[in-house]
Amino acid sequence: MLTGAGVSAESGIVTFRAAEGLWEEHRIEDVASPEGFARNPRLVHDFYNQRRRHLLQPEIRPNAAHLALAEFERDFDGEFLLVSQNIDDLHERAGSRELRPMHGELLKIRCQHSGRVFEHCGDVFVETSCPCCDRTGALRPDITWFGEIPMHMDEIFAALDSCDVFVAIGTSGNVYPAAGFHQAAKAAGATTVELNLECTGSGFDHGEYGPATEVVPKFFSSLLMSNFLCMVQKQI
Ligand code: BV8
Repeated sequence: MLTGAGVSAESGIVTFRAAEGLWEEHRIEDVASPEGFARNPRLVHDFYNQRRRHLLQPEIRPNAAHLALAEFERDFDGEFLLVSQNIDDLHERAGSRELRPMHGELLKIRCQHSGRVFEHCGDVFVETSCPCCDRTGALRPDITWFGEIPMHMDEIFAALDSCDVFVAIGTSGNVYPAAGFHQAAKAAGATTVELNLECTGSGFDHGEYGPATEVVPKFFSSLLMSNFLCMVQKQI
C-alpha cells in the first residue's frame, strides 16, 4: 500500500496540490529542499513549526481511511506493508504497525552532525540547542526534501518486487520515486489499484473513486472477503 496527502485530507490536513494547498503559499525549493534550508533555515523551521502545531491540534485525528488500513493489517493473514508519503503521524495513531514513512516524520528532528533522530513535538528554531551535541543551528526536520533520497527504499523496492496487490491511496502521482511504484509492482506481476478522489490517469489496473473515508473502508473490507481477488480473476 502507498498513501499520499489525500488519505489525511478529511482529517483536516491540507494536501499539497489542491487549490488552497501547501505549495500555493510556498515555493517547494524554498521550504522543502536542502538548498532552501541552507539559504533560510528560519523560514523552513517556521514552515514545519506551523504544520507540527496544526497536526497536534485536538481536532486533528485519524479518519475512517486510516482506521480501515490499520484494521486490515490486523485481520489480514498475508504479508502487508504500508508505505506513506505523508509526514503526519495519523497512520501510527490509527494503529498501523507495518508502516514506512518514506518522506520522514513531522514529529521527529535530526542532528545534522551526528545524524541522530529525536522525537520532538514543540517548535524548533535555529537557536534550539541539539539534544546530542548541545550546538545551536544543528537541528533539521527528519524529513526527506526534494533532491534527497527517501527512507526505507531497499525494503520498499523488495516489497514492490514481491507483492500480489499494490494499492495507491490519495496521491496525485506527481512525486518520484513514489509516483513510479505502481509501474514497478505491475512489472513484477502485481495487480495495481488506485483509490482516490479523482482518476489520475496513471495506468492502474483498477480504480475506485471518491473520498478516502468512503472508498478505503469499502475496498479493504471487500479485499478481506477476497471478493476483490475473485473480481480480478473474472476480469482476466
Ligand atoms: C529523489 C516531505 C533520488 C516534505 C515530500 C523530474 C522528473 C521526475 C522526478 C524529478 C524531476 N525533477 C526532480 C525529480 C525528483 C523529485 C520529484 O519527484 N520532483 C517532482 C516535483 C517532479 N523527487 C525527489 O527529489 C525525491 N528524491 O528522487 O531522490 C532517488 C530516488 C530513489 C532512489 C535513489 C535516489 C524526494 C521527494 C520527497 C519530497 N518530499 N514530502 C514535506 O512534506 O514538507 S513530497 C510531498 O509531495 C509530499 O510528501 C507528498 O509525498 C508529495 C506528493 O503529494 P501527494 O501526497 O500526492 O499530495 P497531492 O496534494 O499532490 O495529491 C493529493 C491527492 O489526494 C490528489 O490526487 C487528490 O485528488 C487526492 N485527494 C484529495 N482529497 C482526497 C483525496 N483522495 C481521497 N480522499 C480525499 N478526501
